[in-house]
Order: sequence, then C-alpha cells, then structure tokens
Amino acid sequence: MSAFDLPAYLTERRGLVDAALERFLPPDDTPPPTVHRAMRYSVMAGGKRLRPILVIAGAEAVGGTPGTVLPAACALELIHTYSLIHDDLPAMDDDDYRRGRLTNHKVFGEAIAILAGDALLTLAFRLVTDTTARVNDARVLRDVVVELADAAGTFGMVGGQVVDIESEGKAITAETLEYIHRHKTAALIRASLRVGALLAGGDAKAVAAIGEAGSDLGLAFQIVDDILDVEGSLEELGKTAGSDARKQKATYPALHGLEASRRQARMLIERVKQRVDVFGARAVPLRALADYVLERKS
Ligand code: GRG
Repeated sequence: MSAFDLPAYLTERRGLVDAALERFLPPDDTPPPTVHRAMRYSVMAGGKRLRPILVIAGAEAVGGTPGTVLPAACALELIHTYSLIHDDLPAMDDDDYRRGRLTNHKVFGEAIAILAGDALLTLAFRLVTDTTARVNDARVLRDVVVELADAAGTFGMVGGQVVDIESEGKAITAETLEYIHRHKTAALIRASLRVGALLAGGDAKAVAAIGEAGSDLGLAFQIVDDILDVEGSLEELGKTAGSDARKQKATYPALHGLEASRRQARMLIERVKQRVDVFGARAVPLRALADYVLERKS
C-alpha cells in the first residue's frame, strides 16, 4: 500500500471547506454590513480548518463522503471562530493578533466583535439544518444539535474557559488542568469527529469509539499548543507567543515541564491511533491527522 499523502488530503479538504464557508457566510455588503464584514474577516483569515476536516474524517471513518457533512463541518469552524474572537477580547485574553492579522475587536471595535461572535455561533446551528436534504432522519439531526450545544456550552468549551479564567494566577492541580483542556479545547474536537460519524450513519459503538479518540486528540492538541506557546514565534503561530506565561496561565509545560508534556502528548496520540484501529483502512486519514497534531508547528 502506498503511503498516505496527508498534505494533499489537507489541501483538498481545506479547499472544500473554504468554498463552502464562502457560500454559507452572508456577503460583506448584506445589511447590516459591519457585522457581516467582521464575521468574514475572522472566518476567512485562514486557520488550519482542523475541526471541519475532522468532521469529514469522522464521516469517512464510517464510510461517508465529504458532501454529506460539509454544512456541519462549516458549523464547527464557525463555533471555533466565534470562540477565538471572544477569547481575544480585552475582558478575556486581550490579544492583538490572531491568524496572522489584527484581532477582530482591534479592527471592528469590541461591540461588533462580540456581536460577530454571537452571530457565528447562531449561524452554526442554522447551517446544521442544511444537512436535512442529505440526512433524512430527524433523530440524527437532533443528536447533532445536542452534540454541538453540549460541546460548545457550559458542559464543554464555555465550562472549560470559565475554569481556565478562574484559575489564572493560582496554583492548580493536574486534574483541574486536564479538566480545563478536555473542556475548553477537546470538547469541540471530540464533537467534530462524533458529528461526522453521526451524519454518515455510524452506529452508537462507532460514535462512542471515535468520540474517545477525539477527546484524547483534543487534549494532545492543547498540550502541543501549550508547548508551542513556549517555543513558537509570532511568524509561525500567527498570534503572540509567550502569552500563557505572561498571563500566568495554567499550562502543561508550567505544571509538568516541557519533556513530560511532550511525552504525554506522544502517549495520547498513540492511544488515539489505537482507538481508531476498529475502523481499519477507513481511518488512515485520521491516523495521519493524529500525527499531524503532534508534529504541527502552528
Ligand atoms: C470565549 C466561549 C469562549 C471560549 C473560549 C476555545 C477557547 C475557549 C478559546 C480560544 C483560545 C484558545 C487558546 C483555545 C484553545 C484551543 C486552541 C488552541 C485554539 C486555536 O485553534 P487552532 O490552532 O486555530 O486550530 P486555527 O486558527 O488554526 O483555526
């Protein structure tokens, strides 16, 4: 069997996702234009598109194709972008750069940045209904909505962000740090894989297996992000490096040291690959994506 070409896979999937986002986002001049410009500014600023690509890979793992899941894949990217816009606000991380350009509030002001984030989150749920034509089972759509709401809300990303903010400047335990990372970051990554598998007709066992893999993948992703914040540069990351230390954030390198953090990320990625073994050859992209999460530089 020839080696899997991950760069080609990523380029092709990113192309599909970017074209779909272009279609789904209201044009810049749609009234009221300011907020639509602000939404497009952050979504179309690039980004790895990891979460939508994971939706596609989750579908492929159970025999599905990208076409069925593209609206939901875009929904995940919109929720992710909303979280970045709000996280960069002065009331939260107060960052000036994101995705290689000025943050949303620096360009559009805080009020519009807040509203653009709100609108992206809302549009995400609107997009999920666009899968109706492709998935004829209302129960599946209900499950997808539950999945997204739980992953984005207080049982997921928002919950993790709250504990993260409340932990700033404090000594926290390894358990609390894992809670923050598994909720703030891993919940959306886990949901990406589960939504893909759900929409492509995966059974409960398949969805559970891919979800476990997603949670470990998400935790590894955040540990690598913590490491990159220590080792990376503005040019590589497209955002300011070293900001975790400046804000006295609880991170894996701060709590466990760099070497132990690298070991932990490697162990998690190995476990992700074992967890997706049940999908056989259909999980080849997923295994390659797991390695990419470990080796990424941005
Ligand atoms: C504000 C409700 C609310 C939640 C914020 C996810 C999050 C919680 C904040 C975003 C900032 C942050 C450091 C999140 C951790 C996850 C993370 C590393 C996000 C960056 O994701 P990438 O690297 O970004 O996939 P791109 O730009 O490539 O999409």
